[in-house]
Amino acid sequence: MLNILILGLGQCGNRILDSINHEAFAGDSTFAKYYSHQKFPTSVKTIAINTAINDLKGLRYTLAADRLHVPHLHGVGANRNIGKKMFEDNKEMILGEIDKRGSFDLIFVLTSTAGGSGSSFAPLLVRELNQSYNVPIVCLAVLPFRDEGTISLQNTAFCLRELVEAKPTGILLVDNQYLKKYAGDIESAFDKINTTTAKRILFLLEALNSEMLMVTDLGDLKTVMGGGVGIGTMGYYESTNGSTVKSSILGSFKPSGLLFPANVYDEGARAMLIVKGDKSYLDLDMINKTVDDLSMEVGQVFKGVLVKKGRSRGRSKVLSLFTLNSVPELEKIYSRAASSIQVEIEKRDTSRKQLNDAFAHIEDLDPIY
Ligand SMILES: Nc1nc2c(ncn2[C@@H]2O[C@H](COP(=O)(O)OP(=O)(O)OP(=O)(O)O)[C@@H](O)[C@H]2O)c(=O)[nH]1
Ligand SMILES: [Mg+2]
Repeated sequence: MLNILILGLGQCGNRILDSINHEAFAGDSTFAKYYSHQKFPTSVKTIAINTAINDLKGLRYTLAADRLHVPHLHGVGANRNIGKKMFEDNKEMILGEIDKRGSFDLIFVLTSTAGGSGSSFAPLLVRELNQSYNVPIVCLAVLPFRDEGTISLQNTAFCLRELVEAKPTGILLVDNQYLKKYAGDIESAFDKINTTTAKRILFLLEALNSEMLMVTDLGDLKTVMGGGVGIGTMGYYESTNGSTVKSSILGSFKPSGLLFPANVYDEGARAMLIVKGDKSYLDLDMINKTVDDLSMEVGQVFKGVLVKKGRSRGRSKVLSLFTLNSVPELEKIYSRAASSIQVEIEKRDTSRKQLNDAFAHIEDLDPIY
């Protein structure tokens, strides 16, 4: 059995982690929430790490023992410099807490890129984990809505660069802006995005840890995550009755199921596909043929087939995971971040000058009483 560690950093990372714990507690069963412990498909340890105590208190499905407060009371207010200092000051404590969870075969680090705590902790933590554990580290980085403001954009730009430099096995992007379509208001969009992301991570874990008809394993995951620029995303498709397994596989590459906008056929470097369903439905020849065809377009496609009896009769679920050779959407974010930093600098210079001009009025004067 694989030992997995999932670390959720900052508010966004904490909440996705909480969704993972929710899914693992509740599963499909109405009564599952009365279980006394999580029903993960594998051995999973989770820790929610945050500088804001209120964010940690807001979690519902993460055990109290799995919530780690890094003392700074109410978050770092999107200031990554303060975040980095908080990490350095508390590094031993954080790593000690992780060490207590034992040894791992795979580590996930979940964070937003736009906030202060998670986005500054993530690259530093990945560096430390790389030194202490010789295991794959997959980062899941959540990109902001593009209208969140200049600090969000610049944090995203610097966080992602530092993450790449920290050399995780790979980075999976989840784009709030792209997934806004899920719901009208932000809170329900967050819930939906978090749940969807959580389900996909659990799907992946289930596959990595199961006896499969066609096998993908940790080695394949490492190879896929190391493809292209080491940045990618996940896709998903659930078939309706009557559709072929081929259409489900192709469906999992479609933009509608991706967590980040990408054209997999043009930009894909490597991919992994996990097909889950009832045996009668899983036409292995068709799966092989479809995947071979895809491999012609996307460099290398690994495939795994997971047989599930019962409810999934006549239907299949496909999870796809890729890395990309080029990421045009990120290029856009960096260009916007650079111009917004420039605008900030100009604004600050103008305001400073205005204030200095104002002060100049009382130069050489003293108050008269
Ligand atoms: N998908 C998703 N995004 C979230 C959620 N909560 C916050 N975000 C996004 O995360 C970014 C803000 O970062 P947070 O994670 O709240 O910041 P933090 O790491 O707690 O850092 P500080 O609060 O500055 O200490 C914004 O881009 C939000 O859109 C969530 O539950 N789900
Ligand atoms: Mg916060």
